[in-house]
Amino acid sequence: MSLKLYAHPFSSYCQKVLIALYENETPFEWKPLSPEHPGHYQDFVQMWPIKKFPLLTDGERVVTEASIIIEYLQLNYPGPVRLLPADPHAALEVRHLDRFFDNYVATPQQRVVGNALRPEADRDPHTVQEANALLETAYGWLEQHIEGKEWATGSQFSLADCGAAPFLFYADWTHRIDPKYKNVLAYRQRLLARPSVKRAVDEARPYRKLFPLGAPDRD
Ligand SMILES: N[C@@H](CCC(=O)N[C@@H](CS)C(=O)NCC(=O)O)C(=O)O
Repeated sequence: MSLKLYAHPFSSYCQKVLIALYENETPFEWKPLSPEHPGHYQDFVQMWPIKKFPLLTDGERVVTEASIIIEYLQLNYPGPVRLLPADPHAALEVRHLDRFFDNYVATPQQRVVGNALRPEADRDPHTVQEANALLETAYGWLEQHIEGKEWATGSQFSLADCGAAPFLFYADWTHRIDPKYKNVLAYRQRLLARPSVKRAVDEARPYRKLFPLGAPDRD
């Protein structure tokens, strides 16, 4: 098997790639980044000193950044589910939504969690306030955008939904999605019901105690 994925099951960006792999039943070897496998982490840091996971290897080839990994899979290991549409204009819209979920949902969500993981004296309430305000704005934009759509850009499940699923999952745990955002909550539920997403969420269940804000029981 040539594909190896260095990842942790509880990580949202790793789940983004796992969902893409599961959608197309692409075979790969897990290289868990966990304390039980210190060698995997050393290899990972050697390949990518930026230390952001996931990381995919394909023989000698090293691929980093979740969106790029998914594009790489589409180019080199295509399956029945096209996560980037063939039409370049449709693909541009998918990439736009992918940027939206990375920059305006995952990034502020990670900031709040990152702040909670710091020692008390190093925490910054302004960071948390700004991050939560950005999440709120993002929910508001998405509420309008997703109206009448099944998936992020319409009727086809895509790269953008691979990210949306874990990011909205954890965003709701971090800064709860208000019931007034009915379309966003319904979209989150549709994502969670998708078998590839359900599998990634279930595999991460044993690690919920790692969530520093306290994982709620509702999902
Ligand atoms: N831009 C990266 C972000 C990946 C990322 O933030 N990964 C987190 C886990 S969800 C991570 O590596 N955290 C470890 C750290 O920051 O040291 C991507 O798209 O893959």
